[in-house]
Amino acid sequence: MQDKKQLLTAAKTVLKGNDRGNYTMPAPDLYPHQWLWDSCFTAIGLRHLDIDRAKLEITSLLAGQWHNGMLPNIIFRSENRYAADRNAWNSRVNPESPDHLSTSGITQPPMLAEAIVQIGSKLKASERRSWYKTTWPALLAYHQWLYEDRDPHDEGLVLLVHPWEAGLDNTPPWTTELREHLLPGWIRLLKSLGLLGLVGLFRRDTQHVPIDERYTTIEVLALFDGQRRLRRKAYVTDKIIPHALFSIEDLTFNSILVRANEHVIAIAKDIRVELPDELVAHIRKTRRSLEELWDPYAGQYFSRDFVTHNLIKEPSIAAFMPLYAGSVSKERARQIVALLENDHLFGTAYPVPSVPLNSKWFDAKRYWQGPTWVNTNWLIIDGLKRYGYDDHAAALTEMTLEMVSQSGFAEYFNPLTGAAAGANNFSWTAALTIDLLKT
Ligand code: 2M8
Repeated sequence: MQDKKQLLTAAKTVLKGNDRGNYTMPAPDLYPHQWLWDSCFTAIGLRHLDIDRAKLEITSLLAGQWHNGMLPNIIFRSENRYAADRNAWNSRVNPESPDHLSTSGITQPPMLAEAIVQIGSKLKASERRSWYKTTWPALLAYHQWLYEDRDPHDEGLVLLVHPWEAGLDNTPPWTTELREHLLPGWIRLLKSLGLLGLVGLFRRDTQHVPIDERYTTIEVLALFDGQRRLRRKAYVTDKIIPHALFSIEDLTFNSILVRANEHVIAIAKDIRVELPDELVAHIRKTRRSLEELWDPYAGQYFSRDFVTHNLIKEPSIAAFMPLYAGSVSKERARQIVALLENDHLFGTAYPVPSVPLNSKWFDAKRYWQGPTWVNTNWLIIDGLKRYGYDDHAAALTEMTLEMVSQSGFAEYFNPLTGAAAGANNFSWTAALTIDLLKT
């Protein structure tokens, strides 16, 4: 392993290279815009280097907030060569979209509160409160939107309408929905005519990353078809749900929400504002409802179909996110940690793989279908510490740093060999490496 000092210097260089003044792009070429949870992870690293720049990463993100409180997963920046991305979403179809920025019409895991608190932890009490006050209206509006818009039956669990909202795009729970149940007729036709290879030639992503490390072409078509359907309904959730291809109470998203809610309560207390009663009730309910996602037979939590209320029993990295939530019992936490220790499941040479080894979906190089990611490791490390598994957390931190040190700041890594995969110079890999080195 290279010297920790060298690793730190190299990580800073990556962040500098991706810095666009007020936001950091996740990676050059492949991800040239501003993404919601990427900016949050990036800010968590930046706070160790330049606290004002870390704050700016978050305030620039909040500029994309919709009038109804939604935070979009992407804010499109103005460069003309990326006009196609912007036009595909055309957020103008919804009057709630921001007036001077183009964005997507969907959200991403609610890491905002965590980023705000992590930045706050680096500030003196008075500065921290003023930082909290600056960001409070946006944070509160976002959490209120999540419940008002995305919890229509008051179940305590927020639903997602597209795999891109989960952030773990093609992990098995979403891939099964995408491929096995809901594939539109025209995509099936292209498949049966043997035309997918031809369609694949027009993909932009595979100009930057080998095709066997990305989604399959059939998945890409299904994702864009899903996006087109949302745009046709102007991203209005009430109109989307009756015709939805996807409405899933996602385990990762809701686990992160539980933790984010805890931060919201702490921030409100710190700046002495009272939370609206309704929000307090929702927050309590989410903690309780997360338990409905537990499957006693499998000994783990799963995502749930919003309509059928069936658990989507496809094991994935999401299984560990309730540790980060911090609300689950010690006994359940123990069962989750056992999955990590098992060499036939998640206990690979370079953990933690996004899919367990025994899954039919496991593919060591393919995006969210096997590779190890630094952001999910960061969340798991936090969760392990929370439940007192300090040795596990320390070991996972060391292994993560070793992997990055050997292979560079890749988007993701082969969990069997540690080899780099996906885009190079990836911002959250660099930012969270800095955080792991510093904390
Ligand atoms: C990936 O998602 C985008 C769409 O939002 C894509 O597939 O092109 C995911 O890994 C997501 O979690 C991440 O935020 C984004 C940018 O890094 O890329």
